[in-house]
Amino acid sequence: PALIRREDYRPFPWLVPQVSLAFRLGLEKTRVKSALTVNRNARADHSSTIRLNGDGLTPLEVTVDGEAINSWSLDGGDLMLTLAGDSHLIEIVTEIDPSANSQLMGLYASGGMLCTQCEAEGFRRITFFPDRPDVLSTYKVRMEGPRDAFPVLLSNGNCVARGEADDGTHWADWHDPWPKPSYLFALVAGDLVANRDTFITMSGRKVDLAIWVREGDLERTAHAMDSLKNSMKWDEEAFGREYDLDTFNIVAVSDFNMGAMENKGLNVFNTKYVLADRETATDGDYDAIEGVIGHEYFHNWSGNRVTCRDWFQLSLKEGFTVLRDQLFSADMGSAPVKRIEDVRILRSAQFPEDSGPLAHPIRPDSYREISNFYTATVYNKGAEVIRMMRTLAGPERFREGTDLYFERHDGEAATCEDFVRAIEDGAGLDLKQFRRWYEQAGTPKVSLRLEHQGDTATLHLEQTVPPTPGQPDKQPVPIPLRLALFDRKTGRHDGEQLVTLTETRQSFSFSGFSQPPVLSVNRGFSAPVSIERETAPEDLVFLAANDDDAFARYEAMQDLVVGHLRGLLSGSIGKAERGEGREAIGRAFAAVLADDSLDDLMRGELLILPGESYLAEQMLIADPAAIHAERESLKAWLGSTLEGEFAAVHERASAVESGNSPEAKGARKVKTQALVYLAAGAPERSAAMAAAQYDAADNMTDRQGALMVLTGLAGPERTHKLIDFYNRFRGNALVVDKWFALQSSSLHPQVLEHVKALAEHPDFTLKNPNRVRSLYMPFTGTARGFHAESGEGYRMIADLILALDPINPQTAARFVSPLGRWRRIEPVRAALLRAELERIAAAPGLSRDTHEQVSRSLG
Ligand code: DPP
Ligand code: ZN
Repeated sequence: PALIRREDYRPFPWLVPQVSLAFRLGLEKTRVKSALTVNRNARADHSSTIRLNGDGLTPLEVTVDGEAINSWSLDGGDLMLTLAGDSHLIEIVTEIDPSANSQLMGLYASGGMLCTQCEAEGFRRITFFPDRPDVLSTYKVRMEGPRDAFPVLLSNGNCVARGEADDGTHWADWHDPWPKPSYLFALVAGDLVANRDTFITMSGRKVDLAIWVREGDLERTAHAMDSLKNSMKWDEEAFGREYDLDTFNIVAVSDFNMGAMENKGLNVFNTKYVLADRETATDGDYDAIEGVIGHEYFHNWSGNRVTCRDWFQLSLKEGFTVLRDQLFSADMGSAPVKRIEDVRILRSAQFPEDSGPLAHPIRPDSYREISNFYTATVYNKGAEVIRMMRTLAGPERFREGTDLYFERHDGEAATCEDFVRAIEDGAGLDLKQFRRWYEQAGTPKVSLRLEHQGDTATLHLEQTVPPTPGQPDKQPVPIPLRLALFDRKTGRHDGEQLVTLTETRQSFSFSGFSQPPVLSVNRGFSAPVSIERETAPEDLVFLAANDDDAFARYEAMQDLVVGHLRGLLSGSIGKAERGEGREAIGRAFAAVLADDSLDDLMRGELLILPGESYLAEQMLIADPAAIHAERESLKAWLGSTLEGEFAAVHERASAVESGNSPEAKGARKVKTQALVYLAAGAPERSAAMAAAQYDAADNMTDRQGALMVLTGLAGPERTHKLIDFYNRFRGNALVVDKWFALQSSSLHPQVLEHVKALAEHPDFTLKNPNRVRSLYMPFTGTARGFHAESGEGYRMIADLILALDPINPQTAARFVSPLGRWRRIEPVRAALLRAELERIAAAPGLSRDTHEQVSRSLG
């Protein structure tokens, strides 16, 4: 497959101002008639041929200006036509079989309904079209189909007419007045019911809102509707963005490759990010729904009104929209906790990507299959990069920058460069050097040393951006670091400062310190870098207890544990000194457990141990088994040393009345956490506690938490509660997904055998992406399962990729990256991983998606 390069971008030679689509809908046969008005693009090189992308289509009829023509040809899947003049009407008929579309790209059937997914290149599976984001058209859509099978007919924009025919069919006409690229097209036809509401915009316009689901799911849509209304209001207040159509529809679909999709006026969602009630969804699920509803809604401006010129600019809409959804969630709940969660995701998903074979800049330079670039780098690091601009400018001036961006580029397909320039002009910043964040991959490392002399503290900083595939040499980037220097006597500081490291090496001096201060740095995670420093454990204990920046407090706890475990694993701390390190960690934990000034949501964050993948990142060459064993042993030590304290927290939290308040949510969080430590320290006693929590639960958070602990333990409670859980929720796909995921992520020594058995369970299917992900994604994080010394875990994932690739290549390719970590893993496992990658690479007929990821991983 061809390599597509950013520098090869050329505007399309033709404009397509208007598109009419007529669908005759059927699950097995849908007929599509398209009519495209095309005009020569005066701003592009002229070509008398027009290339209309197609994927797996055969043109049944082609006419130009009303005349049938035979002079078309196919190039790959694309339809090539020769056009004599400057302006034409092209009409094409195609026929597709949605029921055979297991890739879930284009028009497909899901549980008796029809729906679409067009981003990035799915529209070409529906009809021939210049399927690229810089071709913007207004769409008129006629949908026609059997009334009983498809009582509800939805597309983008506004419904302008509908009617019935005598033959049991009906039809609807939808017009979307806003020009859009083909990736934002959507239609849905099915037997659905709606939760309806309205929203009055800031200029007083009424918008009809509807969330469409299957009949039995209606009562689980309230939270999604609240989240939608909150999003609409928030975007008006925080970014001055008003909604621009009379209706806004959301449809929940159970077979979906991604989380959700921002199609203009008709968002299509994975059911996972719509449906929730207390009995079936956890607090985490509620937060995720709010975040994703916000994310897709915010795309209406950052993505739809201003779209991307080409797919290399994906972070233009995704990085910015992730930042917007993060700020929204922070305003809706606890801002410090949200920030910590966002950083945890970045570190566990993006840092490994940035240090592995799939590393790429947030604006990639080339790809073979664009679906492979919907990554944590483009999304989450992209958000961090824009967040740094906001930190440098301050929120008010940043807002002036985004206002200018929306004003300048409304109705256009823009680039990341356009965005940076708008922020520069609107916020009054110089971002010349800053652009390197768009160009270079790799997580910058900042080493620092604090020197003290007389009354001056001097901070020596040094940055390196590591080499990544195709980028051996890097330039320094500007790194904004928020910092504070604490007086260790008073426990206070004289105000936070922002310093920006722009050179490879730089020093900053601070006077007025008669003794060495305690440094709190990269507060709020002001830059997406990793900080290397030697800090005395007592300073970390001090910051963990005293820092007034919540993130920095969390960071001090993490550093304390990372330093300890890394020292033990690398041998720089002898086993004899293990006790000393543990004592320091134990003191910090005890202080967190006892600190009355902390709310439980924040306490819960401080009690989370750094994850195994983040720990592996800290090591040049990681031994997953050793990391797991050392981390579990620390957990067990904490559980038994602080048994009384954890038991007291569990008891206190269990007495908090359940409900939706932050207090109740915090109580649920620390309750299960206490259980996790107790289970590590005293497995037998805590199995009974977990079973009791399970039985007493009136909500999914408590129930899932208890079951999570039990799945890691041996004993009869494990079996009993797993059976109970399945019987209680069978038939509810999202909860059955949890049941699979709990077992495949468990600490149980036989996790591998469990996953193997679950793959044979009647509820398991390769056809549903949620189910596939719930069984196999958590498994790739298990030291004893995935990283089993026999190599059986690696083989299992490689077998999955080979079996799934012909069905759903996009989802299959997502499983390659866990295998691609071989260069950073000890030699025995590295060889096993490589062998599996080679086995996949040698398989005939591999999809472009999987082929690209496997060859980059072997690279
Ligand atoms: N554009 C979608 C989203 O991130 C993913 N295809 O919202
Ligand atoms: Zn998005």
